[in-house]
Amino acid sequence: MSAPFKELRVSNDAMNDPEELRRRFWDEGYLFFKKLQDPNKLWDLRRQMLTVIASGGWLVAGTDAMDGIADISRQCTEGDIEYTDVYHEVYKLEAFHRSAHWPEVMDMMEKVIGRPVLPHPQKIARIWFPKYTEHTTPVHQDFVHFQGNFETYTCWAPVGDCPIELGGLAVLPGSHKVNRVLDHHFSLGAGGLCVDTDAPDSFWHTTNYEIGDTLIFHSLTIHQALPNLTEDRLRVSLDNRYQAQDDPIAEHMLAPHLNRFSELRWEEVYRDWASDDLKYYWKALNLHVVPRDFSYSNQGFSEALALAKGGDGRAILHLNRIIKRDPTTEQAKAAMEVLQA
Ligand SMILES: O=C(O)CCC(=O)C(=O)O
Ligand SMILES: [Fe+2]
Repeated sequence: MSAPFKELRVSNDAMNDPEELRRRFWDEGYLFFKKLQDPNKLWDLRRQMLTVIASGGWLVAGTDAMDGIADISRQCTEGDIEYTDVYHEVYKLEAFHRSAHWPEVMDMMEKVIGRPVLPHPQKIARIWFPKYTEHTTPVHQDFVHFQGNFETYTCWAPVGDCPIELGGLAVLPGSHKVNRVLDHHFSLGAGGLCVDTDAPDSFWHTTNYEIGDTLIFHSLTIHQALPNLTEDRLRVSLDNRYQAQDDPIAEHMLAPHLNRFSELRWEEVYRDWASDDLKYYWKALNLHVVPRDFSYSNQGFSEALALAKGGDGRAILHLNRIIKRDPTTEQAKAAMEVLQA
C-alpha cells in the first residue's frame, strides 16, 4: 500500500455508550480505541512472549528481548514447521491466553455484541519477521478463516508500539456492508487467501499504533496488514475472536491455533499454568458447534496448483512449503506431482 491512507476513527469518546458504539460499528465495520488495554500488562506480556521467542533463536543474540530484534536468517511464517515450533512454545504461555479475557477487553466486547460473550478458545498471536514482505497478511475477510457465524468479531492489538513501518492492520471502512463472503483467491501471507479489491489506498484506515491501542472489526470487514518494512524488528500482535455464546461456532476454533500443521493439545498448552480457571472454560457452556468448511482453503489450494503449473513463483513457494511440512499428505502429493512436471 502506498500512502496516503486515512487515520482510524478513534471511539474513546463513546466508550460508555453501547448504543453509539454499535451504531459506529455497523456504520464503519470497525471500532478503534486508544489504550483500551493497560500498557503495563501488555509490556509484561511482551516480555514473556519475546523471552520465549529469544529461546527459540529468532532474536539477535546479546540484544534486549524487549526490542524484538530479529535474526533475519531465521525468517519463517505460518505454514512452516520452524514457525510452529517456536510459536507453539509462545502458545503455552498462560498470560497470552489470559490477555484475551482481560476485563477491559471483555467489557468492550459485551457492549459491542450486546449479549453474553464467548472469547474463542483458539487464541491467535502473530510474530512477523521484517524483510519478508511477500508474506504480509493479504486483503481478506476473516469469516473464511474462523467461520461459524457472521457476528464474530476480531480484536487486534499489537504487543508493543506498532508504527506504520512495522506493519499493523488496515481496514476498509464500511466494507462489511457487502453482507456476504466475497470470493477469495490463493495468496501468500497469513490465511493464504485474498480478495481482489480496487479500493484506492486513500480509502483504507490505519494508524501508528501505540501499545494498548485496540482495533475491533466485523467478520466481513475487508482488512489487510501493512508490510513490515523495518530493518530488523519483529511485529508481535494478538488477534482474538469474540462472539455471542449462543451463536454457532466452528469446530476448529475450539482447538489450539496451527494445530493442523503440528499437533498441539490443550493439555500440553496448560502444563505449566499457575491457575485453572481458564482451562477448558468453554466446556461449561452449551455451545452450538458446527463443522469446519474446507471449501475456502481447498479453493486456494487448487488455485495454487494451477498457478504453479504456469510457473508462478509464489505458488511454487507455497507448494514447496506444504511438501516440506509433511510430504505424506494428499495435498503434498498433488503438489509434488505439479512441481515435478
Ligand atoms: O496480524 C496480521 O497480520 C493478520 C491479522 C488479521 O488478519 C486478523 O487479525 O484478522
Ligand atoms: Fe484477518
